[in-house]
Amino acid sequence: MNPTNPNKLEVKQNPPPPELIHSLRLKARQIRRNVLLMAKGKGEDYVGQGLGAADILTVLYFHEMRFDPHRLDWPDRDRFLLSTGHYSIVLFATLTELGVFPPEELSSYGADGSRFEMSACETTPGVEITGGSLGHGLSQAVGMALGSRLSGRKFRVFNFLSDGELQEGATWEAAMAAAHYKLDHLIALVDINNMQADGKTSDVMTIEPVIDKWRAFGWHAQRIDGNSLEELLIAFQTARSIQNQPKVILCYTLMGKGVPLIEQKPKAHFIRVEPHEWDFALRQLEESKV
Ligand SMILES: Cc1ncc(C[n+]2csc(CCOP(=O)(O)OP(=O)(O)O)c2C)c(N)n1
Repeated sequence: MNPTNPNKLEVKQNPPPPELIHSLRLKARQIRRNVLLMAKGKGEDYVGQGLGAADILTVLYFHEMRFDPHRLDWPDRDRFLLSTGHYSIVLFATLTELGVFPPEELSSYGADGSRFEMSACETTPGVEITGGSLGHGLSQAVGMALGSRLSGRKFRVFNFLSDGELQEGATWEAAMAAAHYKLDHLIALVDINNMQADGKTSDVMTIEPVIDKWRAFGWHAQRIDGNSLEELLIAFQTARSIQNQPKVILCYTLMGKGVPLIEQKPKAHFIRVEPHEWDFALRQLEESKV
């Protein structure tokens, strides 16, 4: 048994092929580049979250989800719900990489009239819910997963939430309902970057031992390095093999991953970077190994 990931049901998975890791790494790098280009246009943003969560969205959209960027209204598509609306930058960066939006649109991020709003709204193509009122995404995901079952379509629902959202009671009401209804086509992804608006999550109100909490609520829970493409691929593979329980993947990530200038910011929840520093940040990304 892996001591950092003591799953109730131990499932042996084959290591992902190196070619797959290589192609996903290139996509993740391009998504991070898109994030920086969007933030550069705005001058300030939730850029640390975007860089930190880029690997999760890469594996989801380029490998795991049943998703066709040319048929956004395909009724059988897997649903990605961005509960954390303020992470919109990484969703738009990913959808642009998938060809849903032209790259020229990136610089409009956050401007009046842009489709790229700082908190994602369902009026933008590819965005399933209007998130951002934090703590409500998992309830919406439970409703959609029940809808999937009732309609017989069998699409899966992926709900992306943050460690800060685990401090909200509504999240746990939804968790209880999901286990009650045995929603095994619901997968929650928690971005645990140990940061929230007022400082470190571990200082404001710790969520640990968080894996035990999810298990106590009846979920299959895994804890992984959310910046490891290998661990993400294996966790999704494991999640697919589990039945009769909703699943959560606790993704421990580094805010600003791939750009030391941003990784090292102490108050990384919402950052401003001097205009000349954006090009430095882009160079740092090129030089980094992520
Ligand atoms: C219900 C609600 N309360 C407060 C806010 C304001 N707010 C926006 S982001 C944020 C921080 C949430 O924590 P987390 O997502 O873990 O922070 P991050 O990782 O982005 O630093 C807060 C409190 C909100 N959007 N919704």
